[in-house]
Amino acid sequence: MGTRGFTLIEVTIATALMVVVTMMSFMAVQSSARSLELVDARDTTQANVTNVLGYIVREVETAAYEGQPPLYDGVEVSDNGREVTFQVPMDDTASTWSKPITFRFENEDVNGDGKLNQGEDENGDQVLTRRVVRVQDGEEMPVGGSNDISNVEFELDEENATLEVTLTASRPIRNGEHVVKCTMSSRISILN
Ligand SMILES: [Ca+2]
Ligand SMILES: [Ca+2]
Repeated sequence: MGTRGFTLIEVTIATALMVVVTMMSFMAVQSSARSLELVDARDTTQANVTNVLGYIVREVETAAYEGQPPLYDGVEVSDNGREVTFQVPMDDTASTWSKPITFRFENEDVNGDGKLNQGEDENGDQVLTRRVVRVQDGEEMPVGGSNDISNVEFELDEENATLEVTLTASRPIRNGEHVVKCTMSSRISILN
């Protein structure tokens, strides 16, 4: 019984099939890596926003008592809605008040691409600073660490009865080809 080798056509077809199969599995791996990166960026931005928003809400909620604080009448919004200042009572009778507390948005991302560009590192820490800072009595504390916060809006309603806080975090992925964003807001009653 004679053995027959593979013809050139057969070898060519087999090679072509192998190439197609390899490409398909490579594409599958690549696409699952891409979706993992997306899910990861979504989770991170969402966690950052939740974290910072929760912190602000917890503290502003205890502010208020219209007309009561000695230095600030309730809650004051400044810097085009990027800053809020208030005082909190230090005891049950609200006879002593804390020093004013300010939440302020610091954003070095001048061109809004989520990446550190030439000339944007204003505080010289080698990273793109985008965060909410809590200031009291000259002491500054970043809220929630470095957290990709790309926009902050504080808005009082006309009666100064509620403060709406809206935060956005964004994170570029795939070398900036795509930006993942998460926005959340919370309405805080300040006339309690
Ligand atoms: Ca930038
Ligand atoms: Ca910086």
